[in-house]
Amino acid sequence: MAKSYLERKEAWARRMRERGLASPQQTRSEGRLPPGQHWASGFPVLDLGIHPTIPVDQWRLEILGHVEKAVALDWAALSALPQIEVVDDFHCVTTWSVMDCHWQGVPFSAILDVVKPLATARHVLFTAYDGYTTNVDIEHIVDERVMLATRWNGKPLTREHGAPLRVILPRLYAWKGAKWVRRIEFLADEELGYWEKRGYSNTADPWTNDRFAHEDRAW
Ligand SMILES: Nc1nc2c(c(=O)[nH]1)N[C@H]1C(S)=C(S)[C@@H](COP(=O)(O)O)O[C@H]1N2
Ligand SMILES: [Mo]
Repeated sequence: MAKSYLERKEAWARRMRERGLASPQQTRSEGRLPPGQHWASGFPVLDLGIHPTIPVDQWRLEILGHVEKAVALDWAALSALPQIEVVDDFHCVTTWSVMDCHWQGVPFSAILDVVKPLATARHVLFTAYDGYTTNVDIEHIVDERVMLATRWNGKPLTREHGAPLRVILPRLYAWKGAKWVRRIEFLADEELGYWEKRGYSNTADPWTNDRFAHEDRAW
């Protein structure tokens, strides 16, 4: 994707903030489609424009930081973990949503069971093979529907949609879910990810239209 597209996305967040339109709404919308979204046809691809190819024998997922046991899982170790399927709608901050995505993969709770985060772990930073990063508060990953997905709608993920493994956080805008995830870091102090440093919300709740940074923060 052209650099100018990323610049436009960043400028949009800046404009909304300058116009005072960055604050989320006070009450959560009830409907299935979050405020300001529309249903897309198909499954658009959106990212920094780099689609890494990761041979499965070279693939590793590092999980480290404030945990009892840091690990680097290879594909066999990941595949040995429990599996779940989650059906969910997918909401991109640029206003398109995809209905009824069937995700299959490993529940995040299985990862927590392996590494056992310490009480000091308050934040999580995800890093991907394309260099992308994104962060969430730890409370957002302690949810039974949060998962690491290997399959979408019955088929292995395609390269452009994050093969072999991507993060799915059903309650948040899609930018919080890293495609091609490579590293999961448990942190005591918050570290902002790629879009969180560029004017996008830290909390990212689609049902309160929580798209843009709304606290005083240097970015
Ligand atoms: N590694 C990585 N993950 C990423 C991104 C990215 O640029 N790199 N973009 C995010 C954004 S903004 C969205 S909307 C979704 C898009 O996922 P899709 O391309 O499968 O639709 O991926 C998210 N995860
Ligand atoms: Mo997005």
